Order: sequence, then structure tokens, then C-alpha cells
Amino acid sequence: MNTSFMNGLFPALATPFLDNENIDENGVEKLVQTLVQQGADGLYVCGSSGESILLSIQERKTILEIAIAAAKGRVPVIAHIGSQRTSDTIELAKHAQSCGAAAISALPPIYYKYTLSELINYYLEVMNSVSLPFIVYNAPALTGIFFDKSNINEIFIHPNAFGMKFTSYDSYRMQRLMAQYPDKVIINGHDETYLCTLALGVKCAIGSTLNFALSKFKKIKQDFESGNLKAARRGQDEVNQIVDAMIEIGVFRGIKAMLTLLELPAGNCRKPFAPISKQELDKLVPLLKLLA
Ligand code: MN9
Repeated sequence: MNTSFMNGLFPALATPFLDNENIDENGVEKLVQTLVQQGADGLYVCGSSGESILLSIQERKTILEIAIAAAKGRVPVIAHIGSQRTSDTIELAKHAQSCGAAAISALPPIYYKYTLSELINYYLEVMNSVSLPFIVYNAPALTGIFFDKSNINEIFIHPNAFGMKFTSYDSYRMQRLMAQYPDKVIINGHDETYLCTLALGVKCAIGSTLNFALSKFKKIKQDFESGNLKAARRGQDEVNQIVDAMIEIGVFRGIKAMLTLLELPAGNCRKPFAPISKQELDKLVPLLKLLA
């Protein structure tokens, strides 16, 4: 399986909404155009940052189609297809394949505490349904399930299993996973750990902050690669000041707030998330200088 396209910086595309909570379809297109022009290496669509949990299956298809059309083959588009029902996930996998996604990825189903063997069967069924490369989305803080070298083997031996979006602060477990599976692509999933994972040899990052701070991450990467660690650390510190502030108001509302301040398509998060207040926006204004 050719994994070379999975390299560099992939914004986890936010989903812009209109005031009536409908998808802002022009906004999706504009955000994709902006990110591709800014040099995104690829896009991850309808993941956590895209509020996939709050979208219908049809809306997820629509967003993916718009993103792929707007990307015009310039960058690979990965579709997050994870959902609560295996049949929905398979429907989204087939749709992703039919409309030209480069790869698919899925969170495990949540809420019911499925057994490991149920989760393995979920992933195997989904991978068997299409021929696209598959990226396991590991986000233990949100799902309650931690995939690591102790439990991933039955999933990783599938020929379509291409890698993992590793969204955890546990770099020890990340390193052990990379050592055990050198042929899999292990992707940094937390923007605040980007520099640490570059040191581990990670080649690819998928993140929400990349919706509005792509150039900061490019600079961290460049500084790291040229051995200018002092500058790379400063860059990561600036990113982390932004992430701290986002976490304070809720990461997903924080993404929308930053995009709004930068006059990019965003709107609010979908309910039950609360709209962003003027006060919250004002509090974030001083962070804009960190993006310069
Ligand atoms: O897709 C995002 N993961 C989750 C990536 O939200 C679970 C990250 O970019 C985080 O939003 C970010 C803040 O913790 O690192």
C-alpha cells in the first residue's frame, strides 16, 4: 500500500454553519480553498473538529463531496466515517470511495461499552467493505478506549490498515506503537504535542488548530528539520498558548471563535454547544498576534 501521500500537515476541517444551523456549503468550499492555498498537505474531513457527531449521514456525504470538489485533486482528502452504527459507517465508507477520498478513518463507536472483540469486528467489517486505506482514530480521552500495541494487532494486520491518528498525550505509548509497527503511519492528533512527536519521527499531523494556524506548524516543522530547536520550541509554545485558551472555552467552540476572528467561514458550533459570546471572542483577540 502506498502511504507516501500521508505526509505533512492535514487540517481537521471545521464545518462552518449558518445562523439557522444548516451547513454553510459556500463556507466549506471557501475554507478548503483557503487551506489548500496556504499549503495544507491534505485534509481530514468530518472528524471531531468537523462536529461529525452532530451531523446526519447525508450531511457528512455532502461536506465530503464539497471538500473533494474544492480540493480539485491538489491534496488528498481523508474522510472520517466513524459513526455509531456499523451499517452507517459502511455506507459512508462506500460513499467516500465512490467520490474519490484518498483514505478513510474512524473513531470507535462510543457510549455502550463494547468489548474489544466487538470493536475489532467493527473495524474489520468496515475495512472489508471498501479497498481504501484505513486510519484508526485513537482518541481515548473522548472515547474511553485506548488503542495501543497491546490491543491493535488484529486490526493492524488487515491489509487496508494503514495507520493511526494518535490523539493522546501519552508519547510513551505512541513510541512503543511506532516501534512495534514500523510500516504503519502513526499520525500526531494533538496539536499541542506536535514538536514532541516530530522528535519521535512522526511525519504527519492532523489537527484542528491547523484550520487557522497552518503557517505556525509549517514553521515549527522547518525549524525542527533545520535543527533550530530553540525557534521550534518557541513556535510550539505559541501554539500551546492558543490551545490553552481554546480548551478554556471548549476546543470546538474555540476553533470556531478563532476562525471568526480571522474572518474565515465558521459560524457557531451546533447545539447543544452554546454560541460564542462577544466576551469570549474579545478574550481571544490578543492571541491573534501569536499567529503573525
Ligand atoms: O483532530 C483534534 N482532536 C480532537 C484533532 O479534538 C480530539 C486536535 O487537534 C485537538 O482539537 C487539539 C486540542 O486538544 O489538539
